[in-house]
Formats: sequence, C-alpha cells, structure tokens
Amino acid sequence: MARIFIISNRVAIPMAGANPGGLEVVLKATLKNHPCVWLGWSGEVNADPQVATLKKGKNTYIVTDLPPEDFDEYYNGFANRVLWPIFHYRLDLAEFSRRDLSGYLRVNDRFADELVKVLAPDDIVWVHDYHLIPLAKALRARGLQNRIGFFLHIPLPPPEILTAMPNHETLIPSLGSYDLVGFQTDGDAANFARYLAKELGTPSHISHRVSGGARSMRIGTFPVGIETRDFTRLAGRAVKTKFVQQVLKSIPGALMIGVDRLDYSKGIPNRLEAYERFLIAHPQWHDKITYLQITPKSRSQIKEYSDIEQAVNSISGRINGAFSDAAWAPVRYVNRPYSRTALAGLYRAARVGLVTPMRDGMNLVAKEYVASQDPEDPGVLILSRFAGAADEMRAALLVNPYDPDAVGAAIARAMAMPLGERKSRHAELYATLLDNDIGTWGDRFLKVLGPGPSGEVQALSDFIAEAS
Ligand code: ADQ
Repeated sequence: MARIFIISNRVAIPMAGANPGGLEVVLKATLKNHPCVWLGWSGEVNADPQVATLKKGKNTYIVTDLPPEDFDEYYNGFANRVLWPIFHYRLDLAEFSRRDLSGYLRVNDRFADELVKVLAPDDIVWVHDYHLIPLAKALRARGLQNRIGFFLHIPLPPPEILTAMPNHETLIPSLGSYDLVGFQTDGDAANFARYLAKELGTPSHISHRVSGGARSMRIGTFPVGIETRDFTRLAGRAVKTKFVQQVLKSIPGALMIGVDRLDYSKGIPNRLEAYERFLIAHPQWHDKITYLQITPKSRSQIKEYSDIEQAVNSISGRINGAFSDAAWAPVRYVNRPYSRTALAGLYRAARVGLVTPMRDGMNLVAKEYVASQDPEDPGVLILSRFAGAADEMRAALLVNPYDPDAVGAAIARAMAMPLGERKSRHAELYATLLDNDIGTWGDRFLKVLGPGPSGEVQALSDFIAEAS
C-alpha cells in the first residue's frame, strides 16, 4: 500500500492524555486507514535544531525543531503576520518584510530536504495549510515526481486582495507545482481560479498546466467536517458531568456560548458589542442569559494578538460594569483551553451558540455546537455568513458580524425561538453534518489526488461561473 506523507506546520504526536489538536481530529481517519508518515515542526525552538523520528502503530512521526531566526521569520513573521491577515482579508494588518519571506522559503526548503531523504517514488504527499505553500515547488526542484496535494484550511481572498501581497507573483503561482489544490468552499476555489485567469492567463476551460510540463494542477472543494455521531454521543454523556452541572447551577437563566482561539479573525470584540446592543434593547432578558466566551490565547508574541486581548478585556469589563448585579454578571470571559469532553458538555447545555467570525476557512465550533445538541430540545446556532461553514449550514441564523444591531436581534430571536422551529432547524443542520462526516474527508481528497480523472474536480470555468 502506498504511504501517505502528511506535511504540516505542527505535528500532533500521539501521547497518552494529550488533547488532540484540530488537524489530528480532521486527519484521524486517514491516519487509521493508511500507513502515514507525518512530518513537521516539533513546536520546539532550538539554536541547535534536532530531528526526531517516532513510530506508533503503522504510522511514523518526524519532527524537526526550528532555530530562533526561523521561528521569528517563518512562523511569527511571514506565516502569521503576512499570510494569515491577508488570507483573512485584512490587508491593513499585514506587515511584510523580505527577511521574513526568505525565512519562510528557507523553512520550506528545509522540510523539502528532510522529505527527499525518506520519500519513495510511489509515496503520496499531502501538504497542509498556508505555512507550506511553496513546498511542492521545492520538492520538484529536487527532482521529485510524486503526486503532491495541498489543502488550504483558511480562506483564499479574491485576486484584488491577493495581488496586494508583495511577491504574490512568485508565491501564489508556486501552487501550480501541486497535482491537486483543495479549498474549504467553492468561493475560495473560485477566487483562486480568478487569480489564475487574471494573473497567469490560464484558460478557464482547462486545469492549470504548469509551463512546458506534462503535469497539470487541478483544484477542488473539500469542506472539512467533524465526527458527527461521536460528538453527539460525547455531548450526551458530558452534559451530565459535575463540571457542566456546576456551571449551569452557577448562572441564573440560559447559557449562551462562544468558543474561539483569541484571534482577530474570530470577531470577538464585535460579538461582545452586539451582545451589549442586545442587552440595551431587551432589558427583559437581564438576569435570564449569561454569555460564556471561552478563548484560549494564541500567538501572543504578535502585537495584533495582544491588542485583541486588551480589546476583549475592556469590552467585557464595560458590559459587566454596566449591567451586572450582585447575583448576575452578563459575561463570563475565560482565557484557557478545555478538553473536548468539557466543551461538548457546555455546547449541549447552551441555549445559543454564537459563532460570528469576520472571516473563517470553515469553523469547526459551529459544527461541534450543532452536533452536541439534544434533538428533542436543541439550542440555536447564530453563524456568521463569512464562515466557510455558512455554505453548508443554511438553517442556522445567518448574520453579518459587521452589523451589531443585526447580531443583537438574532440573539433575541434565538432566545425566543419556539421549540418546533428549533427542532426543524436543528434536524436540517444535523442532516448536513451527517452527509459530510469527517470520516470520509481525507479519502475523498486522496482519491482525487490519485492518478486518473475524477468527477469531483471541476473545470476552472465552473468555479468562476459560480462566483459571478
Ligand atoms: P481554527 O482557526 O483553529 O482552524 P476552528 O475551525 O474553529 O478554528 O477549530 C478550532 C478547534 O479548536 C475546534 O475543534 C475547537 O473545539 C477547538 N477549540 C477552540 N477553543 C478551544 C478551547 N478553549 N479549548 C479547547 N479546544 C478549543 C483552522 C481554520 C478553520 C478551519 C480549521 C479546520 O482557521 O477555519 O475550520 O482550521 O480546517
């Protein structure tokens, strides 16, 4: 059986008791069904970087440390200060430097050097996310002919934004070295197809053909899902735990929940402002709703992230200052991670799930919240139309996160929604989650990446037509 090489910035090395990261969850079925080698950064910063190999069952994990300059330039620099903001439509936050770009290319070259040592000709390579866009080009430069696929977990903006990125003309076309480039939504794929048509003149009736080569790059949409049934079972058990019951006992009235990494793309300050508008407009709900926002810190070394932390602290303090009484505080803001079990139990206990990113590749929290509900008495999902998940989850209350009055009105509507409507919306949402369970996601991508034509890949023109 051909080995699957998974390449990503971080590697989730299996350890007893460790919380699985998001990538491990989406790759779980792939890791179970195929012999896999997973290669990436160990998470350690070390002036004398080491490479370690670990075997677990039929899978192998290869991790390399990063020297401090690579951590600054590749990870904190180009990946998180340039690609992350620009791909989330935030040109205003991007801080480009040539030094960071060369660090980014250097780490991609380093990963390519490690890979050529271990790849066999029939191995299939699957590269994940924005940290590793030029990896296939680096591998091709080393003579590798293997099938190589790429999946982008975050959005891809339209060419009008992408072309403002310095050096886009070398970086983005390097995706042409992959055999397959996968996106979360048709909108992202259409943006890429438009970039290829506008910038490279790729005729839209064919897949992108790398200049002079026999190979062509195809694009496809593979929306990430979750382990729907497992999550439902977990939530059913978790809601009965002492922890969740204590949370429920400690608040008067209903629970509304938000769970996000502390990141400006998640729209937490805007969401708090919307809640404030709701509290002003609907005094009858005071004492009857508590908003629990669970937000572990991330990327704290980057200024924009400490700014967002301050903004969230200040707005939640302002709301609690204005509306609390001795027995009730409208906001509970918690800065730490929780286990999947604890989150599943809290989702199930929450009458409203508030998921309002300003822009998001998919957003798994929206899916986890719906999967956790009791079908006989489900809560209501309020979802940003700018999350990739909104494409599939049409039965949520879809909102524009830039409009705090509209989000506030959606909170009021969710709180007052009759049981019949809650049940029918939940049933429709749950059916879409079952349709796109994560168990088959990896195999669908790998099937299309494999040799031969496949019905799942559309011509570029189809994406462009869908976008216009
Ligand atoms: P993220 O930006 O990390 O992922 P998301 O899709 O919401 O965003 O996934 C977060 C995961 O972390 C969820 O499984 C959630 O349960 C978990 N999590 C969040 N807060 C937590 C907490 N306090 N404690 C413990 N766990 C917590 C990127 C893209 C997304 C895309 C995913 C998968 O930005 O758009 O959906 O990859 O492709």
